[in-house]
Amino acid sequence: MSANVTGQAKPEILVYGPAKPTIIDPLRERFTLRMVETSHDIDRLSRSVAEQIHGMAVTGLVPVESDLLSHCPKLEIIASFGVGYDHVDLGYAREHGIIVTNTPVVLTEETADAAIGLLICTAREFIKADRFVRSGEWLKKPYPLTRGTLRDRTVGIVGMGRIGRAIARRLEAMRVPVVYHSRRPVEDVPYRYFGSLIDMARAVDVLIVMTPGGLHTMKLIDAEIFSALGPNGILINLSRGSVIDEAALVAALRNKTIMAAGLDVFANEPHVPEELRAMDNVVLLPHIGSASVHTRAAMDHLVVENLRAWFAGKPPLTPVPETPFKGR
Ligand code: 8YV
Repeated sequence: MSANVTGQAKPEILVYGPAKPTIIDPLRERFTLRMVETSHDIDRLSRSVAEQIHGMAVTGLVPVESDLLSHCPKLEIIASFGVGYDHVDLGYAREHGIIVTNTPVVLTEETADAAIGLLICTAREFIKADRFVRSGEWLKKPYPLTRGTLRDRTVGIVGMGRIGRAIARRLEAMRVPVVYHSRRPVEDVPYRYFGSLIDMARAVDVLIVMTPGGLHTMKLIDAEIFSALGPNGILINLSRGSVIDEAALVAALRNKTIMAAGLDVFANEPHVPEELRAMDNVVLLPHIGSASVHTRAAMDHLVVENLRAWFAGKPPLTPVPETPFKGR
């Protein structure tokens, strides 16, 4: 640790990812900061500096892999931005007693709003209709009636965590029936549970995917699920691109195995397959589920507060369940 003007030790924090003043400025008051934006910059950190790192602020979806973590033998805590943390090597963290925190709760309502917005835009073709007005087409003819509607549809939510529930609440208010699939039934939700994803896909005509990324859910939504969803089917994904077999999705949309898709996340962001970009029955967003100034500020604040709490000798505020934290 380095000393500040009053001679007190200031813990050293590695700020890894996009340089955000909303994270850096408040951290600077209490910590000595080392900054790297991408994993390639890590090699530029001298060994002696890396060895003094006690905490890490991960400011975006950058890979936090064992290679990087092994540079920092004194690391105690990784405070990661975002509710998803599949970009963090949890196995390494657990093995080395490193706490991992994320930023849940503060983005729940924003992300649920985005899911509903994306669903409506996809079903009712609002983006395509906007292009119709801008291009002057409306002067020639009215916009055709949409085949897609939320009426007479049942939505199957994949993943009934906080965001899944917030989406379900909104759909209830819209009088759209909801069912769900998750690894286990969730207590105190009134919606029908499907233990089998494929059975649920057969029973519904919309899937909203809101389950964590990572190995457990890799390509969970594949060609079989698309066939089960059927020709009126709409897929909405705001979780992680890895949860969808993207090649199977392209084929399902091309062959009309399903009707449409609304996607906020992709397998290899920011690269979106050319086939998807060329399709009319797809709405594409640049991973903006939580991306308002309001909500991103709350997420950034939580990254900072987790580090402040930890280095003040308190428990972390939002440790992930896999974290080795056993109480302080
Ligand atoms: C962020 C997210 O957009 O919280 C998450 O898991 O995917 C989003 O809220 C993401 O972390 C991008 O930086």
